[in-house]
Amino acid sequence: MKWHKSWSVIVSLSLVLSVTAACSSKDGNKEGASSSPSSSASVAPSASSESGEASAETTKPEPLGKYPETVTVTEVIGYNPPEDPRTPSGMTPDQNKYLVDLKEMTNIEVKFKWMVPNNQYEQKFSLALASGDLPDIMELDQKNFEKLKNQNMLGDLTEAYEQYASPDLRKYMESDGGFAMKTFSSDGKQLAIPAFEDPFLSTQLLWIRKDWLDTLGMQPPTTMAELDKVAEAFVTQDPDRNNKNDTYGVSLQKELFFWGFDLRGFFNGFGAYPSVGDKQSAWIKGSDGKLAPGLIQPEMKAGLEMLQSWYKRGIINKEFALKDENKAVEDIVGGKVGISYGEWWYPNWPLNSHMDKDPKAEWIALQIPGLDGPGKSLVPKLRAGKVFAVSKDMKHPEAAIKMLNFYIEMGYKKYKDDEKAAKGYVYNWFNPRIYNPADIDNIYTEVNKALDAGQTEITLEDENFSNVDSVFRATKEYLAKDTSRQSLGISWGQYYSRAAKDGGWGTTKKVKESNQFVNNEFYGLPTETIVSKGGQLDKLMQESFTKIIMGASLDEFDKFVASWKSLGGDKIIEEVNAWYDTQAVK
Ligand SMILES: [Ca+2]
Repeated sequence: MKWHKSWSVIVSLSLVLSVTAACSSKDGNKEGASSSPSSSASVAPSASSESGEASAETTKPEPLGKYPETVTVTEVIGYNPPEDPRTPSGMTPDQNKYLVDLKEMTNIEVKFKWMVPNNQYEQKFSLALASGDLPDIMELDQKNFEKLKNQNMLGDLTEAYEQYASPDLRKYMESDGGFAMKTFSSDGKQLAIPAFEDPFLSTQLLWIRKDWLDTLGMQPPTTMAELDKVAEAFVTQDPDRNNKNDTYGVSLQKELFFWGFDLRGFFNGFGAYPSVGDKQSAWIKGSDGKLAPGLIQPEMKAGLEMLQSWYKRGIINKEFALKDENKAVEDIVGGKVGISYGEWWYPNWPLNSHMDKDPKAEWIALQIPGLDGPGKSLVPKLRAGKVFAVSKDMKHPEAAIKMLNFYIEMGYKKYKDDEKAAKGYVYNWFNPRIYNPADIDNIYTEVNKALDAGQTEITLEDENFSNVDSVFRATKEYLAKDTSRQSLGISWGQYYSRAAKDGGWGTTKKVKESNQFVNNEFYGLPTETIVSKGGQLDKLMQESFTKIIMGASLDEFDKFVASWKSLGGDKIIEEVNAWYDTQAVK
């Protein structure tokens, strides 16, 4: 599920001063590659200009200009089935209707070198990387970006961006002052276009079955002790009233720190901040003013102790170490589990599927429980899930920019089409894809504004129309119990994730506005030792923690800390603090 991943791959970035400093020291006073010549801003982004280009050399670059001859670009993809059940069954990413429109509009044809289920992507991409068999356009995380950059495998996008980026794409890239773009440039070359997002998208929430709480006469938990009681009742008191001992408390799959159904929020409740997800450690400021990895702090031990007890009492599933995310989702949708830690988007998937399967199932969002009341979630200082880069061998790097323009363009009102899913448009199979960095807050604000004003439709005239309109309509339909266009679960999912005041983003906003969060203080690119040893250290953590949860002595934690430090952790601590001393904004 690449889309979910993109929201959740929380790679914190050194977008701010570290980069500025790096750029200015290397390039003197020269502006970064992201500074855009104003001339191109006047070029119409609209695809409706049908003039085309006689040849790339002789005509003015247009953000969506049609190539006179088909330009074929290659990509690879890890994908999950489409989220929208109206999508024609059996479709594969190469049949995505977005690609048909892209071809029609720009004469760019996408060929997939390979397509694999999402859970095989990482391995497959590593192999491709090792063999040098890269596609033209790549979605990269920071580590792979660093690797390919160091191997000089990436193409320079500077000119392509300067000439072809649409005004909307520029607006997004300039929304943070151009820092993200500068981060991914090197020696004046723009080596990737970053998809960066509101860091509060990473806020951990507690998703819980309100209908089960009601059945058992219990209140939403605000402390870990209350959560422990509720979770136990979900195991022992037959919350689904089927007279079978067939439910459990808290969802978990084998990757303890991941992009969903994982333990980030759980540990945050103990004041422990081990991870930003997806195998990235979190760094918190110690009392000595230095950055320390949350993963090895003593607060972790209390959390592990509770997990051990939860495992023993069946509050977490005995099979968790064998479950991947799909199995965890099966349990949620199957009504087997009543609590899951995760981000704002859960209603959009998979909770919506559960509602459609069992209309009585009512999931609500809560601020995570803590030790003495609601706890503080970890939030990165800056967040970019991925970047888009091109191979240095790509003949038409500007095609990648045109594709970014294309996807943003699809947000305008003129492309509105109620039947998109049924017609085979699968948005998260389309790459490269970049969103308005303030997308979700904009949706929340605009939809609530329209609701409060009693509007019957959204009147927005910019590229955000489609996203705002989609949530507004779903909200109206959910509130009216209207299922003529889409299932109630789908409508609820869009509404409760993005617009409801007590929903995913609504609760996240409250966490943000009441300062109930702790920042991950490291937002630099992965250090040398993180790149070389990070995988091994993560594996060590996974194995040690899993063992402890399943009953090994808590002393294993101290052994883990010692091993983690000696196997590269100490070196990483040095590197991260060197970054912090010289480059972080304080
Ligand atoms: Ca039962």
